[in-house]
Amino acid sequence: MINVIGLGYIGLPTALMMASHGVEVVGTDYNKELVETLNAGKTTFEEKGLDELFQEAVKSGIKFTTEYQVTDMYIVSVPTPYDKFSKKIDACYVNAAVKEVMNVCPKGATVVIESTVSPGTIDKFVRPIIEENGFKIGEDIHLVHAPERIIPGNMVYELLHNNRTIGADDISIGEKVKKYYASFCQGDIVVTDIKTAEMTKVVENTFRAVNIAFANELAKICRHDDMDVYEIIKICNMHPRVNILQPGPGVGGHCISVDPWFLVGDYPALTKVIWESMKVNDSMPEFVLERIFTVMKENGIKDTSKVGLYGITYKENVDDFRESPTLQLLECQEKHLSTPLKVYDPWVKENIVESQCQDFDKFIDNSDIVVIMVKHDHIKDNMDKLKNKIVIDCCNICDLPNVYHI
Ligand code: SAJ
Repeated sequence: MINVIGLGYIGLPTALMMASHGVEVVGTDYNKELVETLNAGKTTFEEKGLDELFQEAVKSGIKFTTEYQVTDMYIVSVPTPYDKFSKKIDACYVNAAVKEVMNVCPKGATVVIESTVSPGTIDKFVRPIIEENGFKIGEDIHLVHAPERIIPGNMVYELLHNNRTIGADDISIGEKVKKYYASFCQGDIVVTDIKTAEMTKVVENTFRAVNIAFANELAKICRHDDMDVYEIIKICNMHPRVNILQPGPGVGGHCISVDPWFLVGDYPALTKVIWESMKVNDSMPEFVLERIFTVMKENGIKDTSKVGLYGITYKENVDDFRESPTLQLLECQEKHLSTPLKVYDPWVKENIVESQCQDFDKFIDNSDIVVIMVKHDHIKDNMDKLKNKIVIDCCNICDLPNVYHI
């Protein structure tokens, strides 16, 4: 039996996937409300295919509880934020989860850390906790790192199809854990050592952050000198060895806007490119705000209550708004303006900011300027409603005449 610890964006789909592929799974989370919701037969976030997977897993006997289980394999999938001051990883949730596991696990158990961690985190924090509990690593407890790679919005597909990495001290233990993941994963699964696995995961997200920053920097250059960044990227990408990503209003989520900071925190003297890239991405919401002011001025609009931000989530077609560019923009706007900009998001049903509208038509009616912050399918299907509006399109999805870009 596998005890999956942490039933959030990664732990839940992983637990469901294993359960629906014949593995006996118990999911544990310290959040009582979340466990009650799952036990009432409901999922806790929206994701394509998740509800169906949930039903299959329930049929296969998955259980949810707040209790840690006595078993021979644990998968720890809890958040790993960073310390905003030092930029280093804050491993408090991983540490707490491993301590709880140590209270119940028998000798011979395997502890798999799935949470994203910076290279050396397992050596620095996890190993001492295991040893303090009187276990000998490699004999009494086996340690593995199996970082995930799934993208919100396409998690179920990617869980099935992506290649994976497993890091272990002992290759035979890595191979044993690989079998569990291979129960559902159709991709290649590479077995390596723990520190390499830790580093690969952080490097993958850093690669994307740096490349997004490059696109964002191009957007700034092009805005400064009145060039069309999208046309330029489109043409450059016709070169066989060039593949530039898309500029946007900023970078959100709990991965790409966080993980690269781990490297900056641990290797400040060696991470100039990464550091500057993170700063460029972080500067984008304010860049959009400045753009809004310019467009207001050009169109003689003085009243900020006539500006509406479309989209609160960190990207399209998900309900996750952690670190979202819109929230970053609102925070930055508070410093400049007293009247908050109106916001609307079809995916965010509860009001998370004061100026949030829940009615799309009212939001549109009350906005002279609509700023597209997120390219949800919903706005693509409602382009006709923007016909008589001034649109600031941060996502390059709108081809109406009255459109400004970032
Ligand atoms: N973004 C841009 N321009 C682009 C692409 C993305 O501005 O061209 C923005 C998005 O709008 C969003 C942010 O970047 O705000 C991040 O979105 P994303 O779709 O690039 O990635 P995440 O954070 O949802 O998921 C990433 C993925 N990592 C990589 O692609 C290397 C995913 O595979 C990881 O599993 C996930 O992080 C994670 O959990 O670490």
